[in-house]
Amino acid sequence: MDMTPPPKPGQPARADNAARKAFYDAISSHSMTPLWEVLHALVPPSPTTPCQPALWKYAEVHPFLMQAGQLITAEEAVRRVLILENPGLRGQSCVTQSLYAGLQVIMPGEVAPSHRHTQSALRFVVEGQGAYTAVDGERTQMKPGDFIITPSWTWHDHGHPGHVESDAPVVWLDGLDIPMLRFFDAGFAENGSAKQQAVTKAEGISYQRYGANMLPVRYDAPFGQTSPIFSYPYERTREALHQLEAHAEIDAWDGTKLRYVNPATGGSPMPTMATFMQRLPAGFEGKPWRQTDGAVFSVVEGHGSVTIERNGQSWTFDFGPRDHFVIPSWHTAQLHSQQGCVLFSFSDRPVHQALGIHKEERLS
Ligand code: 1HN
Repeated sequence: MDMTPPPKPGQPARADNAARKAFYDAISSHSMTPLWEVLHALVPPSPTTPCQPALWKYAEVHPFLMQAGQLITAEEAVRRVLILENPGLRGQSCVTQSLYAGLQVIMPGEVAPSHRHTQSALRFVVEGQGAYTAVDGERTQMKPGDFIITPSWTWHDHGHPGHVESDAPVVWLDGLDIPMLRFFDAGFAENGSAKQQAVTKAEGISYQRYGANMLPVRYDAPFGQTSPIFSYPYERTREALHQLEAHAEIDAWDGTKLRYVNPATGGSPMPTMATFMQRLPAGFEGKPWRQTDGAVFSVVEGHGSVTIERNGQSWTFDFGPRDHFVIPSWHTAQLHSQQGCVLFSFSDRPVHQALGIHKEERLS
């Protein structure tokens, strides 16, 4: 006797009788399967991501980064990185379904050798001084809070000469669109012939040329859809947010939040990833919101907490400097800060927008 309960009203059909089961088995050997068994899961009423809210406390991560520094050189590792794997996506090298994140460490005297790939990368410097990254012949110093871009298919290497007074490891957050390119099967990569690429440009030349709210008269995009500015120094970002917090209205959901732009387009600095910096004033009790783009946060200054909710489940993360956390797609989030704080974040928003599927809801 078939003991399967009948489908509830509004529930999908089930393989609740022998004839259907036999039919499914028959078509299965021809690489076919019935849509009606999976339709509800394929087009859910709202996003049902396996991505989970997650927090990495820097006090716990830092000792492991230093241990990695003892276990392997940057050169042998090529990139000495601890991947921030979402607990709901273990084994997939993902922090959300579409984004990769990792913490990279470089020791004084080390070089991470030159290579290029079609995956775009962002660096957000977490701590240390004295390292540089080089992109297509130009070097830029990496200072805490700086947001640096490695455009798709550009040669890049990192180094830490280690002759400055602050002879300490440098750590940064890497954000890449690896899962997206994997999804599209569109990734290419190549190693450089030399360990370090030749420096052919003066340091800071990109910023002079493109970062003064001006563009060359005959502008030709050096990196296609990616911003021609490859380092956005924290000094400038911090000052802008500081002045805005003091003199402009504070948003009830975001505090004071700015998005980084490609100055040539006004759009995101990279075609696949948007980046943001925000300041929450002291005593901030943010209103709840949700958005389809899952976002990764790096805490720059100050302390606060984030409450995340989805389907009756709730998470609260207390965060401080250099902690990292993830707010998955369509999870309701609220930010709080007693003393005030500064948060960097990135997401895949430009892709949602390009596809016309971006959705944000501000709740109250
Ligand atoms: C990469 O090239 C870097 O250049 C960092 O620093 C992380 C993860 C996967 C593939 C390439 C870098 C990466 C990466």
